[in-house]
Amino acid sequence: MSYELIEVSTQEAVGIIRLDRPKAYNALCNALVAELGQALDVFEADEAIGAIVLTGGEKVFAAGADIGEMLDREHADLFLDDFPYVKSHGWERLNNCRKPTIAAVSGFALGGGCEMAMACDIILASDTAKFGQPEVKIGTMPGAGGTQRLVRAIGKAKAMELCLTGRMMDAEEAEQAGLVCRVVPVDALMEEALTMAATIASHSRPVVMQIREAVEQAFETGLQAGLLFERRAFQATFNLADRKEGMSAFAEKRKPVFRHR
Ligand code: CO8
Repeated sequence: MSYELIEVSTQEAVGIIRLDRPKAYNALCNALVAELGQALDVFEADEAIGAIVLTGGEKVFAAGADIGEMLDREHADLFLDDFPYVKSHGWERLNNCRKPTIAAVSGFALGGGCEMAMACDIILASDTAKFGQPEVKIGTMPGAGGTQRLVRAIGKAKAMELCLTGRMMDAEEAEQAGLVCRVVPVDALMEEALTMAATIASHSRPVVMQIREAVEQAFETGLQAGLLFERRAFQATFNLADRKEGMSAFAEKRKPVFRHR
């Protein structure tokens, strides 16, 4: 598979996707998002891949949807395409990715760029990262999760302020608010993201996938239904040879060897 607007690589069990359209600040044109969808298809189908890192450049993760591409479009165009979903496929692919995704964010993550980071399971930020939903400043609004995921991540007051003013928040504020799991020096961002992804990928794949689905349930359902989902998923891990191996290895004081079954 060849890509023009993203760079795709692997490091052992980790799939790496780098948004690579630097002249346009990684603006998320349809072609780029389509390539993202293709790369995710490949990694999802590859049994050897256990986690995915999505990153951009040092100065910019992504500055949002491509404003030039949207400039002359009418409501009917977007409605018929169900933009930004159906035609570009990549957004749905990212939203529905079953393998854990880590957004490693350096520099600007704005508009659709912030939404893309939030569509990942974990955001790891460099100390230069800046997050915001500045759509209001160009006469539109977030359209790929900004008014929904940001509220769930940082609460109504701050999300409302960011969406209504278009103000950016820096990495430190984003960590305090709960949007990012950790802030690391910019030079260490990829190393930290890859270490985190490799750690996740070293665990039993079906267990990891069940954990992320259970955590996702916390956003989708009430507490009692969520606790039931979790309990049933926990019980289901006892069907796995990996569960037996993990507990046996602990008891025998050795490292487990997971076979992802
Ligand atoms: N779209 C297209 N081109 C862009 C974008 C963008 N979103 N952002 C930056 N660029 C381009 C600029 O046009 C410029 O190109 P050129 O050199 O050819 O003139 C180049 O990138 C560098 O930009 P600046 O000169 O402006 O660089 P600065 O360092 O001065 O500023 C900023 C950097 C602050 C990031 C600034 O570029 C900016 O404010 N960009 C726009 C941010 C924005 O408004 N984003 C929201 C877009 S709307 C959106 O995301 C809707 C989401 C809903 C659906 C998601 C679908 C994908």
